[in-house]
Amino acid sequence: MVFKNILLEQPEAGIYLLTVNRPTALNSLNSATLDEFAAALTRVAADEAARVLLVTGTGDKAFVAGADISEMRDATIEQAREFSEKGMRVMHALERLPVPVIALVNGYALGGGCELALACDWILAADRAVFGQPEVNLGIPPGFGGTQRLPRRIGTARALELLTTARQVKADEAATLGLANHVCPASELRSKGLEMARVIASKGPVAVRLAKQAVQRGGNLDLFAACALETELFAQAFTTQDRKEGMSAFLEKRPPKFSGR
Ligand code: CO8
Repeated sequence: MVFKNILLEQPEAGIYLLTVNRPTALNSLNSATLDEFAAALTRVAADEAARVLLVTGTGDKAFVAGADISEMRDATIEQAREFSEKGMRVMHALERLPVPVIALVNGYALGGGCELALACDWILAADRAVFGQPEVNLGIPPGFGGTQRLPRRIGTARALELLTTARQVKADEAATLGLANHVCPASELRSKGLEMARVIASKGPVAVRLAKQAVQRGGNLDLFAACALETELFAQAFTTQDRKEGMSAFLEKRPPKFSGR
């Protein structure tokens, strides 16, 4: 598939950068963009050498200003359901991507844009970032997972306040709420994202994937079942060359050389 609404680059070995690229519509997500997004995720998931995915938006104003309102205006109930399901598939695919996904939120992350950021594993926000779920202003509730992922990230009461008032929060408040992990000057967002990605890429790749899997899958289980899952994934790591290399390197007082196997 040739991408028109997104850019998929590999700025460094193992590090992918996916940029939503519809600057004239503040990077809002229409159906075509979601299709491209899904195809890009399939590509990253299939690359054994992939270590991290960074997700951002083009320009200095918006990460993603939501789902494309002009495309939704005349939608029927069936089309609305189909569009929501398509968005949900993308958000689930992001969450289930084997490697960590970091949202670099460079500006407005509203509605579907906030939901996109929430489907990433964590958020690095530029100081000018603005988050919000303004759907109730349009007469709709969120439809790309915001009513589920926002309360899981910041707690039910705080999420309900934002979901029902449409109040927008700036980067610092987003960090206080636990929505964003870190805030940095906008001019440093890309370099900070790459720095973080490099750290992850230097670790044992299978261990990183297993840790993500344990957190993502375990979050939907009760504690007992989740800990049993952790045991299983922990044990699996003992079939890898990397865990032998990691432990040997520690004992031999040298840096490890991980192969991803
Ligand atoms: N959809 C389509 N076009 C958009 C969107 C959007 N979400 N956001 C901005 N644009 C367009 C504007 O229409 C404008 O286009 P044009 O230049 O042709 O007039 C251009 O982008 C620039 O926008 P503004 O002139 O409005 O820029 P401002 O700096 O004045 O304002 C804002 C920036 C505050 C971000 C403002 O654009 C805004 O409020 N945008 C809408 C935000 C919003 O309501 N997002 C939620 C959308 S609904 C949603 O995401 C639901 C997700 C689940 C859907 C499930 C489907 C069933």
